[in-house]
Amino acid sequence: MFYLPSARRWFVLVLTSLSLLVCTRLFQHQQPSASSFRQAALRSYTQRDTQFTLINITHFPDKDRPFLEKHLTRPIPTAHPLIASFQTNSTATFNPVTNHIRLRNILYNITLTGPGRTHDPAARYFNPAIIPLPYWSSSSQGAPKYVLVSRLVTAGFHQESHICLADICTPESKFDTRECTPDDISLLGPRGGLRCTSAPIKINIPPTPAEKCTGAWTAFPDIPGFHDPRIFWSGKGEPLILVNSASRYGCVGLWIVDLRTLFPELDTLLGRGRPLPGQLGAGALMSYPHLTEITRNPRSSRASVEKNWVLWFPSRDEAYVHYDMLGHGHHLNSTAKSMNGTSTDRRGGRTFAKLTGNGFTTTNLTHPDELPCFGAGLGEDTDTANHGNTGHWHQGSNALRLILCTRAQARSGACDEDNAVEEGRSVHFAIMHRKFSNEMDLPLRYERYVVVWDGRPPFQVLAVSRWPVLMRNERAKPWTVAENWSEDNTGWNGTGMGNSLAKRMKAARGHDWHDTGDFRSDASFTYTPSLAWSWKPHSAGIGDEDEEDDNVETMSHLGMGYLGDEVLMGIGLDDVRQAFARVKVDDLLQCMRLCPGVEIAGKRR
Ligand SMILES: *[C@@H]1O[C@H](CO)[C@@H](O)[C@H](O)[C@H]1NC(C)=O
Ligand SMILES: *[C@@H]1O[C@H](CO)[C@@H](O)[C@H](O)[C@H]1NC(C)=O
Ligand SMILES: *[C@@H]1O[C@H](CO)[C@@H](O)[C@H](O)[C@H]1NC(C)=O
Ligand SMILES: *[C@@H]1O[C@H](CO)[C@@H](O)[C@H](O)[C@H]1NC(C)=O
Ligand SMILES: *[C@@H]1O[C@H](CO)[C@@H](O)[C@H](O)[C@H]1NC(C)=O
Ligand SMILES: *[C@@H]1O[C@H](CO)[C@@H](O)[C@H](O)[C@H]1NC(C)=O
Ligand SMILES: *[C@@H]1O[C@H](CO)[C@@H](O)[C@H](O)[C@H]1NC(C)=O
Ligand SMILES: CC(=O)N[C@H]1CO[C@H](CO)[C@@H](O)[C@@H]1O
Repeated sequence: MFYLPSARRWFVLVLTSLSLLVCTRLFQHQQPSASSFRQAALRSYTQRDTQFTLINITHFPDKDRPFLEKHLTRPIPTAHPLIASFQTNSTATFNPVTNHIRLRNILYNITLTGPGRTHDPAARYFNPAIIPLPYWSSSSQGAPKYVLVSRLVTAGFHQESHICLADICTPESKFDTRECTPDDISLLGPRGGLRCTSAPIKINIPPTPAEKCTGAWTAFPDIPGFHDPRIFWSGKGEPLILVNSASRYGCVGLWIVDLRTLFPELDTLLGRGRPLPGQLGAGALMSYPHLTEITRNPRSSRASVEKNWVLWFPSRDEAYVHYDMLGHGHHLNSTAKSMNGTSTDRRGGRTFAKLTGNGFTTTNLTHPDELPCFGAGLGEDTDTANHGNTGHWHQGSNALRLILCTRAQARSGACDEDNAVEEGRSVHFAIMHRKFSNEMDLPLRYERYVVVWDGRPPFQVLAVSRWPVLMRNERAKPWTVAENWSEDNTGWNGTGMGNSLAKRMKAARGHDWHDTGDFRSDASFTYTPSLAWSWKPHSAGIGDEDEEDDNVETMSHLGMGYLGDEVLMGIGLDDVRQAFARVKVDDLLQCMRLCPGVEIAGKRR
């Protein structure tokens, strides 16, 4: 995405060049505004409509039938009782003016300038994507704990992303962070942050051919570079990168490749001296050794421009792709009224499929009885200047898998990974964005919502954040500083919150905020492309790792976490800067609204 940060300069830009505006729109995140895209999408949704109104097993390809017969012709299983706990508000505070919830976790800085390297202030990065390394990274040179991919701010339209190994420094070292050096502090500020431990390299993904681009998208295939990288661990323990690039089936599509093929340092680190890929090493399993386009089935359901797909891995051997988590119907024809969750209009509802290998997928596997997860709480914009605007929903981050028990419980055998799926204790979550735009379709605000879905077929969507989630030093625009961080912020308990608690919170807050290095982000919009479990030492394992193939076993768990674990959230600021937050998963999954039709086991509704 490309435009300049200052509104005045935008204006000049837009006025002086209409074509630039078209291109700017072209590079917008997510819901591309080009009308050709909308039309293409509408057309394909209409087609899908006629195809999927009823589940008629005979209409599905033979290979999808076992799944369909097993899961889609049966009622959706009841959710695990722990799902109900996502509704509680434990540590967040609610701001009744902006209608956001605020977590106490702060945003930290990120820098791609490695130790001993000269900082280039002109090289600015945004939209960080992060994955943790396995525990043995702590014994390799520089002891990196993460892989970081960030987009470089470039002039013009060309796209460029850089990758490095990285670690986190904090004022005092913890088990997974080191103490900041004066050099770190000069780059990251006194709170520290995430920093490359190796020299970043430009990610080199070859251009892909487009089948056909029309209208505002005509020039797309000529833009150098790929777009919107997401990185994550597969259930098999493979580090993957998913990008937008020209499509063999339309104009823009999603392509995936193993990160080890692009970044030799990572390959070496993960391989731990084992044979290299292609040499049949046990540690070198690769589902995507080559850049592979992910498809939609049937082909007619494909839009010309596809973006923001989310992969998830319910077990070691299975992979699924969410094309639309909540469904597209509402922003193709959005009216607040249609968002009350009881709508039976299935047009462009939730759509996901199973990956069957080489980028191919099954048809849509969404259960026909699943109700769309929109509700009254997700209606119009609460900013009065923008009333009536319902925003556009789209998928933001990659997905992580969570087992609903603690590591201690898992070690004691109380929740075996396989049983966890059966019992409904295995869930997946990701960030969805709700985007509000101005008249020129430039983003005014991205709201951050967490969505959770079941890890058992038919993978029912269970809950969505009741309100958008902010970090402590993150500001919701267009509200004022006072509206965001009023001194008498009273939180959930409203006036019920005792004065002493209010004072304590204020004191704690005051202390943090007046630290010289702390800042209140003044970003106009923030964007969350990445979720990652924080790095874990070997001792945090739950035991399985000591079995025969411990390297692969460990890596296959890097996309999975337990209650009490921490999540790093990669956040882009105004498409020119970057930050991350570190949040206990239990805190991220609070204050949620259960989706309509979700039945909790053992509870009558
Ligand atoms: C399902 O589709 C088959 C083949 O098109 C058709 O013969 C059958 O009547 C359909 N069943 C129902 C219940 O619609
Ligand atoms: C959480 O906060 C929301 C605020 O809108 C409220 O409706 C809900 O009752 C609260 N839940 C609990 C358990 O406090
Ligand atoms: C992050 O880094 C930037 C640029 O070096 C600096 O201006 C800012 O104050 C830092 N933020 C924090 C929280 O230290
Ligand atoms: C949107 O909904 C309205 C009212 O239901 C309908 O008249 C209109 O044709 C719809 N527009 C599109 C593009 O589907
Ligand atoms: C919500 O859905 C119900 C059932 O379809 C409908 O009767 C009701 O009018 C809807 N409410 C709004 C505000 O649209
Ligand atoms: C997938 O199936 C669900 C449930 O039947 C439906 O709401 C959705 O629109 C379907 N998606 C497509 C693309 O047909
Ligand atoms: C709200 O009140 C309850 C009980 O009075 C207390 O346990 C809880 O910590 C309070 N929460 C906040 C955020 O103040
Ligand atoms: C959470 C919070 O700080 N809310 C405050 C925002 O600002 C308004 C008006 O300035 C206050 O009334 C809220 O309490």
